[in-house]
Amino acid sequence: HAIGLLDSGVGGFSIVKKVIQKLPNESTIFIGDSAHMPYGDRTTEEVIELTRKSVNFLLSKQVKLIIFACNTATAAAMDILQKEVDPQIIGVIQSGSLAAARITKNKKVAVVATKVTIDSHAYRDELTFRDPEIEVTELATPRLAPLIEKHEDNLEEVKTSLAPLAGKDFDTLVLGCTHYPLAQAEFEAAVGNKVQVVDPADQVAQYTYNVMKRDHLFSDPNLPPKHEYYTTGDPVKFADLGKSFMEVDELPVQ
Ligand code: DGN
Repeated sequence: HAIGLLDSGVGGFSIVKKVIQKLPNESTIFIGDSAHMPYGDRTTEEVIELTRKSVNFLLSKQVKLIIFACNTATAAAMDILQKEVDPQIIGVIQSGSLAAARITKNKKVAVVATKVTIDSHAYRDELTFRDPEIEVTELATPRLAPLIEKHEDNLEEVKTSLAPLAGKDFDTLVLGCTHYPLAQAEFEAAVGNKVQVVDPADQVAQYTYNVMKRDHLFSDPNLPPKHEYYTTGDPVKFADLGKSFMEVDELPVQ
């Protein structure tokens, strides 16, 4: 059985990549719902409904664990859908918050994400749960994920979107949307070298590893792992971005 992952689009590749690196013996099945992206501007009910469809698709593939490789789905739908299904669902917000709480020295953290994620205050709540002294600035940057999905040059738009953070004195910036690490260099250029840019993916991969160890979910290391990719959108575009981000020559998308 494989690990299932879902996102509203190509952002999930940032999680898939780190999960495969951390768990090289495991098979993965990733579904990107590009036909319905962006999730970030939808109502919570719509996000729940769309996420439920992807969950059901992954269940039809008999996955043993589900990773919501999407902050918006994590914020809006994880608790509700976990009550409906057996396999454990792992989200990205707890891991992202843990990573940022460990990294910040001046206890000022900024989070950029979609509107649904920001409005849920899930990052603020998780970060202050870890350390009540952390001051959290949350900023919705709704234009960025669709641009990254289109694979366009984003530096100017990243700079413009981050402009409201000027003068906030944070030393840590959380990329609270899984699309953003696909443009990590642009975010780093926009905030400068005094700010540490956090991609939650490493911590998500570590957490997934820990859960699988605890629950005895590791696959037989003698069986070769398989990686399957599905999209509701244009498979050619999905594969192009996947290939460049995963640094592979072939990426068959169904
Ligand atoms: N990649 C998704 C996330 O992490 O929130 C959302 C992207 C979107 O749908 N705008």
